[in-house]
Amino acid sequence: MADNKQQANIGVVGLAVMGSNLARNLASRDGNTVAVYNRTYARTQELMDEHGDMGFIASETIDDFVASLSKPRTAIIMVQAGKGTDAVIGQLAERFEEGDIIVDGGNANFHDTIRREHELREKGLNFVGTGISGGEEGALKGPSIMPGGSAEAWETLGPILKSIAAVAEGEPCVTHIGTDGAGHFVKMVHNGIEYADMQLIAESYDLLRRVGGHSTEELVSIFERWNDGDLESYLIEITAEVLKQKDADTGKPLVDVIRDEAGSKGTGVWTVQNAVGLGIPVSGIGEAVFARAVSSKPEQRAAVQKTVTSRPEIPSVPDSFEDDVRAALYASKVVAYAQGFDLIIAGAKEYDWDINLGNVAKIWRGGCIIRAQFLNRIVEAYDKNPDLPSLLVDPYFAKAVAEGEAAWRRIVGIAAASGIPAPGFSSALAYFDSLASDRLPASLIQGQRDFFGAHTYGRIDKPGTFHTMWSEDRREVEQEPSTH
Ligand code: NBP
Repeated sequence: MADNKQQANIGVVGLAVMGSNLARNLASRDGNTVAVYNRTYARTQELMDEHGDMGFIASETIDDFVASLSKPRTAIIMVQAGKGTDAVIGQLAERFEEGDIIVDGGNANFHDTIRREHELREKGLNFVGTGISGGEEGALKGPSIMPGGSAEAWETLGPILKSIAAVAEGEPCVTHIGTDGAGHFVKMVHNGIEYADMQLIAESYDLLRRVGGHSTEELVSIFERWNDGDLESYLIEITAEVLKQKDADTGKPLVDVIRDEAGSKGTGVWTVQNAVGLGIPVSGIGEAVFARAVSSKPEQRAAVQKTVTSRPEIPSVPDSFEDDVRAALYASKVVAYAQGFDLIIAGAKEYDWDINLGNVAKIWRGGCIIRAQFLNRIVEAYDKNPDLPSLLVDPYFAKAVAEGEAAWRRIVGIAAASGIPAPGFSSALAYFDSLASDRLPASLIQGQRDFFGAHTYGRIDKPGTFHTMWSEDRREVEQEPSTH
């Protein structure tokens, strides 16, 4: 039962692993008193039994929880995304008053967040869809936080979120991303980039192992070395940790006994679906999502393996192989981030968000899964030119890609010759080459489209829209400009 005399400045609803860790993080910061509530009271009881000394105000009912919050009431929901979130929003919205703030810290689809924000705004309530990255450890010790919602809500919420966020280069990893669904959109892109980054690291591992002939022990050293340079990142660091792990039963490296079927929870798919809708090529993320899908079809893989009886010989590789793989990884990673930021730009335009790209890169430097040294370079790139047409145009990245280009091409060639799938590396290179080519075969595609569907085309030598009378005398006619 809540003690109504004591009031909390912030509440958490949903005390499974993420919510209870976030509540503990909040309670550990000066000035916060944290109200907690969970549908099933046993979870609340568990938190109180283990961490009751942190000054939580625990409630058994939603009414008591709401009564325990000072105004403007501010509650962070950390429940299962989808129906669970809608149920809790409904309960809070019935009880909250004008100016109060409901924060959804779950992994919501940003379209849901836009809908919820609009519905709650009509009731005078603030709704803040907030991306939170960093897993359970991040929630406890300091995540990267990506809030959307109104500027008014940010005024109250900002200081609280700054108090619990990770800190990178002396700055808290949280910024007001933009209105309504902007925070969850940027969190979605973050997860998409995470997919791409993990795929590229996995391809590096596979090439070093199968073509380079490195043992798992040697691979640990390679990834540890890489983590000392410009690839320094959480994902490279944990790659070395995973490779180090021995299986207790067999004594083999754990990675060799884990089934090679990658799972996913759906944010990668959302990223690709939305990118396709917005016309933004996020091939690095797409290939990563598809690679997981291919891996998870054991029966199909087995059927093809039975049919394909001979595999290419592994060619001998240059002494520079390890460095070449590192360069290919770096260049492909630049492409993945360039594509991810392109998607944020397109989303901001489509949904009318004012998103500062440099600030997004800044808050990804700590707390989140894609945290990396590399993000400092992206911050600098957008500081220098907020209107960069692509990250690939920034002088630092352009030089880095140019320096690694020959190695990148060697690695894609070696992968193809060896029969080792490297969809991330090769699609990144194809994307780079597409942008770098002065002429693309899209002209032929336009000709084909005009041939079968009279879809028209533009000419390189004069303005206007043209159609060739393919089934008649093949005269070219200029189309009247459309009136609508
Ligand atoms: P889960 O996603 O496993 O959800 C469990 C929580 O949801 C419990 O508190 C449960 O209450 C509550 N809940 C459900 Br299920 N349906 C409910 C309903 N209809 N009404 C009220 N409460 C309901 O918890 P989690 O793993 O801690 O994740 C919480 C959120 O954070 C999710 O959106 C998840 O996607 C996100 N997440 C983020 C990260 C990250 O790195 N950012 C990692 C993991 C999760 P009960 O105890 O009564 O069943």
